[in-house]
Amino acid sequence: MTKKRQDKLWDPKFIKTIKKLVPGTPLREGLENILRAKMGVLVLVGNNQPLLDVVDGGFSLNCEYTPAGFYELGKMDGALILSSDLKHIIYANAQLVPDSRIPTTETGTRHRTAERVAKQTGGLVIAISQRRNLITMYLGDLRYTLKDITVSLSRANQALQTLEKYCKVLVRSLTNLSALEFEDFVTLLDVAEIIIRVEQVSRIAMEIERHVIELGSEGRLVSMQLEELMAEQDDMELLLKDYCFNGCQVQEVREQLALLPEESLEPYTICRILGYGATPNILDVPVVPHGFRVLRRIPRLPMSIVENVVTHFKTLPCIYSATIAELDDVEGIGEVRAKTIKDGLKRVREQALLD
Ligand code: 3AT
Ligand code: 3AT
Ligand code: MN
Repeated sequence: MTKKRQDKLWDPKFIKTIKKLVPGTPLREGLENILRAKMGVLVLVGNNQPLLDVVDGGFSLNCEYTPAGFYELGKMDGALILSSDLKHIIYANAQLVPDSRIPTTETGTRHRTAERVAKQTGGLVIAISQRRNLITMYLGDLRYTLKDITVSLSRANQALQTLEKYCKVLVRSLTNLSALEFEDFVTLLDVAEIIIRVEQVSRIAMEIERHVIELGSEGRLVSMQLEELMAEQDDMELLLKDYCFNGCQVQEVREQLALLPEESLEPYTICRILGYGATPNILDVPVVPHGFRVLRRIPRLPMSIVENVVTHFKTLPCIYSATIAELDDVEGIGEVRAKTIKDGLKRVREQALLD
């Protein structure tokens, strides 16, 4: 998946940080110990100078980090300070004194402090609320409450089920589109509807990917199922290559699609993005594919050859009606490959029309 919506939760720094405290990491184990004991804690990660400027008092320890030691020291009031590499507990029982002019929306002193320290230092601060039993991470200006593992897991599994259904429908729709393509009956509405489906599938997949990151070692099975469902070729790329209006850049179109809010995933908007304008009866306009997607379904045909074929013949109907000798004329194609293409197209067509 090439696109990540401009979502702060897909920010690379955020992802990198959250991976340090997902299930399976020593830090998470320590945090879970505290949660289970119904305690709270305030943790500052980092031992460089601007960070330590907000630390007052406490016991300087510099001992090795272990989940058990973290739990014991977490029983004390105040904050724990961990080294940047999370290998050492530097201070315990420290008071954090951030600039009180920094705005914070929290109410409790622990969480107000956490938010302010993160904003002031740009660093990572983690707070566990004793009353609410929640782990909240503050990274610079970003605030994120970790989801309970069981909640994440059940949401991921629900999303997986939805994804499976959507994928099934999509496969059927794509076969149906191939049939229409061979019969030369495709309208922009058909294309727009399929693009919407592919985009929806990729959005659900992204949501699952997000859960997988947060689930850490608990997300392995979800991740395997996701990979299996998404193992198919890149439908969106091929569809756009087939149907983008002349001069439209596939990559740009993909990015625009990815940024569309859910309610704008409708045919007219898709046609506009594909470069066809948005006149009232645009959806009935017949269109002819270049043939990228259908050619890709022929086994052992490299993309470079597909590109050459399309450049030479321009559209699927022309490719389909080309003789072996005409195919032979294309760069990179000899008699054997010409026959492979001819037979392959025939097979793809029969399959599509049969279903
Ligand atoms: P105890 O002996 O545990 O009651 P303490 O001095 O150990 O007192 P804590 O760190 O346990 O203090 O904090 C207890 C509460 O005191 C937490 C917070 O609601 C309140 N508190 C601490 N510092 C401040 C502050 N600067 N402003 C307002 N409330 C504060
Ligand atoms: P809970 O949701 O009650 O756990 P809170 O945000 O309401 O957290 P409290 O005022 O109840 O926070 O304070 C709880 C403890 O947090 C008290 C103290 O051990 C720690 N704490 C609060 N402010 C600071 C600070 N500036 N530095 C270090 N520790 C602090
Ligand atoms: Mn409180």
